[in-house]
Amino acid sequence: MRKVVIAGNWKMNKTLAEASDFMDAVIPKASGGNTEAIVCAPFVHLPALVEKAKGSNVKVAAQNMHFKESGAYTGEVSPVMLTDIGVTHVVIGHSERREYFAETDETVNQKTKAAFAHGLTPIVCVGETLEQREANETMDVVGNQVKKALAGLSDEQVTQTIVAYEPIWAIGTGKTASSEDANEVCAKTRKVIAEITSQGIADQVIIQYGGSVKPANIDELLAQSDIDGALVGGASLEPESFVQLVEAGT
Ligand code: G2H
Repeated sequence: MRKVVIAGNWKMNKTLAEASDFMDAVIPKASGGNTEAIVCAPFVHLPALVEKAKGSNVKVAAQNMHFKESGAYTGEVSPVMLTDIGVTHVVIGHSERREYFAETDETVNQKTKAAFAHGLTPIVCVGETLEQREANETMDVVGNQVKKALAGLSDEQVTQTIVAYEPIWAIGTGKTASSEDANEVCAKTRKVIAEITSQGIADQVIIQYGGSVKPANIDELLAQSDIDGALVGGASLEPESFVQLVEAGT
């Protein structure tokens, strides 16, 4: 049985004080069980949040990283720096990174490989635009993104990858894919993973849905056969709603 993974993607939000208050409110209530709770925070907050999360069931993730270990890359943060401070997960290829920061399938693949090389669990984001969905290209686009992201990984690494399916038209728009539509893409994504590895491997991969997930729709999303959690933006910012989302998975 796959566990449920609820990851809160704060994006570029919260001061350090707000981030600390959030952790103080959430940690005592995130009991664990079958659900893993992850907070994806801005780089500058990571050391303090890792410290707060020690001994709890909350994991701390970065929202991005460079794929190189070090070097002349002004403004970047390396996987070595993340593991050094105790970060365990990293979001890779979020559509906002692809759209505003020139992230490509190739850099997503390099970063995914770099994550594993340094002991980080990647949360790899994929998803189609509205135009692609309307042109019936969803599975070609998502399948291709998944194949390119996972290229060159070992079977073991594929089983540990968290894939987040986030249709771009549903991000921060209040529009959620129907749970059946979301599940259909997640199930087909699992099929693509089975084609490049094996059914046994694909059955172990955590596939999240993301895009306007909130306490009101989490139950029906998690009730689907191939949705194993959620990557949540807006509704992860308030401790109460994040805790409700985590509790929905337990
Ligand atoms: C999609 C999601 C978080 P939101 O980007 O990754 O954001 O839940 O606000 O749509």
